[in-house]
Amino acid sequence: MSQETIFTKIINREIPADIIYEDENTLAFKDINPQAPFHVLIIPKKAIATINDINPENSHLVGNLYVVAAKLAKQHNFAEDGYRVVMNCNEHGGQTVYHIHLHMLGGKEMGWPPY
Ligand code: DGP
Repeated sequence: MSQETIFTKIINREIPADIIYEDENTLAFKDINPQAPFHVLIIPKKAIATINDINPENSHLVGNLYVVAAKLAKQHNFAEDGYRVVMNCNEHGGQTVYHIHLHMLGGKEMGWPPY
């Protein structure tokens, strides 16, 4: 069971967001608190609360997030330089919005480890 989050409101255009990509299953929009020159959130339109809720029936929706990430990286010309995608899970993972989202960060060199 998924609860409605702020991202459902963004999908339904009930609150504004800087949407940069949309298709039948997926939406990408700029993060409100960017951590890199390019920081977007790529989400499935169907709400899945956390990584723990991914299963064989909905995994294609998660795969689509990576397809969109690859497309955006090429479009924005940093596919070759590289970028980072990350999905946080629950409290220790730093998740604050319980509708899975792929953070896509680019336009600068990332550090590791990520804390
Ligand atoms: P996480 O901590 O992984 O759950 O990331 C949630 C991200 O969502 C965080 O980087 C900030 C972003 N965010 C939260 N609320 C909004 C919003 O209303 N609009 C946009 N564009 N981003 C939001």
